[in-house]
Amino acid sequence: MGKKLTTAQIEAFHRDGFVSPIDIFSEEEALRLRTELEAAEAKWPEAFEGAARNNAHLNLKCLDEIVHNPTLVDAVEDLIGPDILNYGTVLFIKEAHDPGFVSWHQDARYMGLEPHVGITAWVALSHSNDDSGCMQMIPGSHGEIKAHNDTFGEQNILTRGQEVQGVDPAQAVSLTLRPGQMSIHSARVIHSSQPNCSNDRRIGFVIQPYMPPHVAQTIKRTAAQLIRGNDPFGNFDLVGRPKVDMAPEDLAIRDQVNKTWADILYDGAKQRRNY
Ligand SMILES: O=C(O)CCC(=O)C(=O)O
Repeated sequence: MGKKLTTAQIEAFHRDGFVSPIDIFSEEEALRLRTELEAAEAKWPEAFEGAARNNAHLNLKCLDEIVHNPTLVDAVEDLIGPDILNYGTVLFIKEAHDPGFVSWHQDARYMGLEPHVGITAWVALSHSNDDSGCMQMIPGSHGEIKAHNDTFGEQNILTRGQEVQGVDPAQAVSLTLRPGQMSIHSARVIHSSQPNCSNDRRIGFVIQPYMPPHVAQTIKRTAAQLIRGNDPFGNFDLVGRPKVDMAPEDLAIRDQVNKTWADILYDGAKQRRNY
C-alpha cells in the first residue's frame, strides 16, 4: 500500500504503463475548479488557446492548486518517490462536437527528457468517456520508443501530429473518468484519443510530467517546479507559484517557458505550428 495508491494500483501501473481511475476531487470540487477556469477563459480570451494552452498553472491559481494537491502528489510519490519536480502542464480541451483528435504516440518521443521515468497526471474537469473522446491506452506498450511519423494533420491536436504506425486499436483500453478523477500514465506508453462527440466540453488538465530530479532536459535548458522533497541535481531553473491570477511577471515567465518548449518540441521538425 502506498500513501494514496493501493498495491494493486501500483502493480497495474508497472504492468500496463497506466493506472486509472484515481479519485482526487469530489464532483463539487471539480465543478468549482472548472468554473474558475472557465471564468478565466472568459476574462482573458486567447490566453489559454494554441501554444498558450501550455503552462497556464504558472498564471492561474485554480490550476496551481491542482498541481500541488497533496492527495494527487501522494499518488505521484507512490510511483516515482519522494523528490518530485513538475515539468509543466497542458490544457487538453476539446469543445463539444470538436473534430480534434490525438494520434497514437508516446509522450517521451519529443520531450527531450532523459531518462523516461516521468509520469503524466491527466485530471478530468468534465466527463471523459468514449463519447467525449477520452484517452485510450495500449496496455503494456511502455517499452522501447517507436518511430513516429509527423503528420501535421489539421485536426490532430498534438504539436506535430506525430503518430506511431501499426497500432491495433482492438488492444486499446478507454480511460473513463468523472470530473475530479485522474489517470496516471508512463512517458513511454502508447495512447491516443478520438474526437468529442458529446454536447459538453471535454476538459483534461494534464500535468506532464511529474519527474524525479535526476531527469535532465537534453535539448534546451528550461524551467520546472519543485513540488515535494529536494532537488540535489539542479537540472532545471526552479520557478515559483502564482500569488494572484495573471500577474505580469508570471506571464513573462510563462511566455519564456512556452517559447523554449516550442524550440524543444519542434527540434528538427520540418515545420512549426501554433501549439
Ligand atoms: O487529452 C488527450 O486527449 C490526450 C492527452 C495526451 O496525449 C497526454 O496527456 O499525454
